Amino acid sequence: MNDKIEYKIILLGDSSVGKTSFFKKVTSGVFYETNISSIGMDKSSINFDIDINENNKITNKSFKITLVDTAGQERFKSLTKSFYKGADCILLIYDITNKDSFNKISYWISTINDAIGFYRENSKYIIVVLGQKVDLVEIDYNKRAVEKEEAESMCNDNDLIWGGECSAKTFTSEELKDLLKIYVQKIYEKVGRKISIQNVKNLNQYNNKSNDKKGDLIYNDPYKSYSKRKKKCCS
Ligand SMILES: Nc1nc2c(ncn2[C@@H]2O[C@H](COP(=O)(O)OP(=O)(O)OP(=O)(O)O)[C@@H](O)[C@H]2O)c(=O)[nH]1
Ligand SMILES: [Mg+2]
Repeated sequence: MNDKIEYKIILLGDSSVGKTSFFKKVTSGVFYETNISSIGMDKSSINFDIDINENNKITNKSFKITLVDTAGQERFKSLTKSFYKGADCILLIYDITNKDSFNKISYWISTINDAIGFYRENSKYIIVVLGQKVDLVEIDYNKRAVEKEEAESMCNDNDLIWGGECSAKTFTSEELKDLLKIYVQKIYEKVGRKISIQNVKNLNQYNNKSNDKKGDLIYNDPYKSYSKRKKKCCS
């Protein structure tokens, strides 16, 4: 039995850093030069398999990743706040040619903490920092406003995961998915197995003998025994 492990990744960052462009390239393989600021959220899922090394044993696991694109403009801040809950990963994107978008990372972290800090003890999520628009510095190095080393050390100092640099313009969707696969492995290490109950054919298989309702989620820490926690329902 190879049920899909489901994770939600939220794209966050200043306006124009390329969140929607990343989202569209990964989910539809397209890139647009035109700058159309998002006015709300967008959501789409992708599936892939990854070989996971667990206790020195390689197992192939199937994942369903829901990407949530959010609006970076100031006036939509309150709208994005509610989307943080239930996230397994926040992908914090900045534009490597725009220092201000990098400096704003601390602001985004405090926004995340305000929104889900309260739930932090019970929620497991990772924050990955990703530099966008690397194609621009390949054409003209003077355009680089944030050095890789600076971003990497900022991540180390703040318990964030350095997600590297990419280009929604010149990277293929497969190359961007390869980056996501690295993040998904990190989520798996932290969050563990999380399967939608709709996909679970035999709950007993998961040692789950209680009254699960449709929509509940089962969590399994890959390094510990299976455990369960209920997904908060929206009323
Ligand atoms: N050269 C280059 N341009 C990019 C890249 N990614 C995005 N852009 C351009 O940057 C502009 C803004 O991109 P968006 O993806 O709309 O930015 P966003 O982060 O979604 O912005 P908001 O929706 O306002 O939060 C667009 O003109 C894109 O074409 C990239 O990797 N390289
Ligand atoms: Mg957008």
